[in-house]
Amino acid sequence: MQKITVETTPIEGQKPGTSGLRKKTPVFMGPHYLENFVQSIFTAIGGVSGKTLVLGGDGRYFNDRAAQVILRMAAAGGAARIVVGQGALLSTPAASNLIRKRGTDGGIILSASHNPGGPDEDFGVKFNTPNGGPAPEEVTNRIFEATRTITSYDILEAQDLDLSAPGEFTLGKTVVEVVDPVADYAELMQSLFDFDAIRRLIAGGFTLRFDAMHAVTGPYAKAILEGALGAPEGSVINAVPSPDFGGGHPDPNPIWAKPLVDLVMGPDAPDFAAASDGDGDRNMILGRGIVVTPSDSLAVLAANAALAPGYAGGLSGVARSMPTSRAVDRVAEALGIDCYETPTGWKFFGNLLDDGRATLCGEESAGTGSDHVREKDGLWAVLLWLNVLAGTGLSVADTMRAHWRAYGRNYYTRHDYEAVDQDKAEAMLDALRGRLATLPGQSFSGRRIEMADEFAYDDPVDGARSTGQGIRIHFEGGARIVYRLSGTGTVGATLRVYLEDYVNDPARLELPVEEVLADVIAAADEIAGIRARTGRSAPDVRT
Ligand code: VG1
Ligand code: CO
Repeated sequence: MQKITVETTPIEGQKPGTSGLRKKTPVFMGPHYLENFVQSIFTAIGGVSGKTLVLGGDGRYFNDRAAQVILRMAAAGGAARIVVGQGALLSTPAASNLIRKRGTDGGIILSASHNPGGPDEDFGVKFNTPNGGPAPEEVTNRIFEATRTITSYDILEAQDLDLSAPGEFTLGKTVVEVVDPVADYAELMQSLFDFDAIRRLIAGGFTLRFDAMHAVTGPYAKAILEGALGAPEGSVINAVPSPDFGGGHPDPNPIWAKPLVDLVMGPDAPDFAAASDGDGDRNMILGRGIVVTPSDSLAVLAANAALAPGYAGGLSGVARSMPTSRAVDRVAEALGIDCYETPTGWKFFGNLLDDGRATLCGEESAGTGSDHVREKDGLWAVLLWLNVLAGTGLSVADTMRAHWRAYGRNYYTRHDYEAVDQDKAEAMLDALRGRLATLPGQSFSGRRIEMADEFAYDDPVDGARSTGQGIRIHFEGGARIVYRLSGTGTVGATLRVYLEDYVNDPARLELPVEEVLADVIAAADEIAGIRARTGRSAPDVRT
């Protein structure tokens, strides 16, 4: 086998976003595109010679071929060992777990997460550091710098490896170890949760439905929910990962997982339902007659985590991304623990988890997780919910009612305007930024602004500062609007508007969300001029 050095030139736009580099699949399949980026990852970490890496992805179109290219490049770079999931599959949390468990030098995850997959859809590559978490900005900046100066990459000339069964191969001097993608992860889950209690709950007639959305969690959910926990066959649906996710968006929200919403609202509703996304790090929680808002889910899990053996000792602290509702803040206050507010993206939780400052973390975008790995973890959240329900004996709806009675309710919704013209979106935020100082004291739709700023974060562990992380408007009485642009899209700009209001009047805890938030929603348009400046009359997605 021969190592060849291929001359190349920098390719524009290889800047990792909120979670790795995401582009249209044909872009990634273009000449040198994948190779340039992978070589730049290697450069940014000081080369791969003698190192061990984990490799796997969510099974989307091009996953298999990209994995073969990366194996040949790692071998050309002199890597000692690559631990790769069977079929080149690994969910994001399972990859994080393997990186940690094996003490590797990091890993490469092939995924565009909740974005659709296929020849004309999206692909992505992300590097995770030895703590198992997404590379922090300091590392992604180095990767980006390397993409701007690259002149060549190394690759081995070799046949594809057969990754279809566990085993070991050598590629040049590199050992390629193909592992069962589920086994280590399932073992970790068993160590955190009371599987006996959940098994008893299910054996007692508690019904559940898990929708893997044709994405990577299928094999994990089958093994754990149906295998280890005894849920009847068929409880896990859409369980076979497909390269185009059955033609849908593997995005667990009321839009893309509508069949699940219809199910829990209908006559055949199970006691519990859930879904995960393309790469298995997001979760959606539903119960008979109810869809749980992700921000509320984080708060409920924080309040009840001690029911699970893995968290019986209590939580050291909690963390949420800035746009996530402040429901969990109230739980932290009641528990007497710290609550951290970070920018959007899981990479910002890494230091807090490593430093033991936070045990549980979450984002409004259906991401919840803990210090068991360094990624958000969809099935973990499902299992913690099941453990909590097994412990309390309550239904999902009654759990929420009890929570709101105890803490009040943070009514919450997010409006997304997709594929907006980039310049128009930026001009809108620029204009708003320019007016921030003048806003306090002004009223919009009957709501008076108390504070307006642009969020910046100073990491309390390493002191790193991240600026420009979203514009926030706080109103008197506890309502809030946040505006920011997505860092995971592949077409134009996606404007996200996060809307929240706090209610603790016992008579107003179960109202329709859009009704309670109607004037906050109106104020959001008045303040930023969304319609006028983007030409959009309504959001594309409401979650
Ligand atoms: C979105 C979410 C963010 C999440 C990120 C990655 O980012 O808002 O909370 O961490 O996706 O999730 P953005 O920049 O588009 O708002 V995943 O499951 O797509 O890796
Ligand atoms: Co994801």
